[in-house]
Amino acid sequence: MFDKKFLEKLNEAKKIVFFTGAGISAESGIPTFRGADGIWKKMKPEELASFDAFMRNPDLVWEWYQHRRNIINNTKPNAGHYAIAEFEKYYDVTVVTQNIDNLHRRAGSTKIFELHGNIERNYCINCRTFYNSPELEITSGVPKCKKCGGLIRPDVVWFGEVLPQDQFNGAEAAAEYSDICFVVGTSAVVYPAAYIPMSAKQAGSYIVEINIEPTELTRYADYSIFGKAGEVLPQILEEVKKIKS
Ligand code: BJW
Ligand code: ZN
Repeated sequence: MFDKKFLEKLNEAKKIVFFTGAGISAESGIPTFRGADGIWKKMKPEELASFDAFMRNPDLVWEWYQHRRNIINNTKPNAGHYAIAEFEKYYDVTVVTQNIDNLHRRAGSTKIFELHGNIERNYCINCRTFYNSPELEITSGVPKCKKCGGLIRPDVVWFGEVLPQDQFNGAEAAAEYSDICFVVGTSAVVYPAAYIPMSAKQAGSYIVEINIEPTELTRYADYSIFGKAGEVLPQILEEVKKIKS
């Protein structure tokens, strides 16, 4: 069912990177950003996912993140997340995710770089005191810092903001040392995150894309598998089990 060259690569590989985007969590019921069912069909990203948007209307932006926290808290990792976690039995695995939803960690993956932050964490825009989401009192609008009264924002990366340097550097190093880089459920249009699979490719890694449709990355991929991540990843894991038995 899978390409012979790909199966050979799975046999030889030691280090594997999974570079993931919103599509891997779609089967858990978390909407993606772009595409037919994407949340940005209804709302413009610059109206919600930027610091300017937050300062213009902090309550609106906070409510939007509260809404997404509720979805995330009421969902579970899916077969795709669990398959990636199980790859650790067979390879040195690094997960590089653009997602803020914590589902890789909840599925059991241990080495994770989060390029766009994590919705569980929040911080005061004045004094940078950190708050975990459950610690915050439920307020109707944006909560205020207990120390200085400043506005509290989610610890996520908005447009025009710099990515956490340690996470990006760790991700880039893992990509460059990888034997296979799986690119799963991302449109690969948001930079600098989308440089990660390109760095892997330039360093000689074998790029395998898993997506329900072609993307910006398809022409650079060594192998593209079109299908749902929650179905394709467990099938690949089954091949790995055969190879390693
Ligand atoms: C399935 C599936 C299933 C569905 N199975 N697949 C050129 C070069 C460099 C930068 C830029 C540039 N042009 C513009 C920029 C700036 C900008 C950018 O990249 N813009 C582009 C959109 C044009 N980048 C930035 O602003 C970044 N910062 C920056 O550049 O700083 C520089 C700087 C320098 C000096 C001073 C200051 C700054 C920051 C980007 C931050 C992005 N943040 C967001 C929001 C995070 C918080 C939140 O979640 O609310 O991150 S935007 C949003 O997009 C989110 C995602 O992580 C990110 C990527 O989206 P993703 O994951 O790819 O999702 P989708 O929806 O696009 O795709 C889903 C895919 O899944 C689809 O392909 C489906 O087909 C597929 N799928 N179901 C498998 N079951
Ligand atoms: Zn403060």
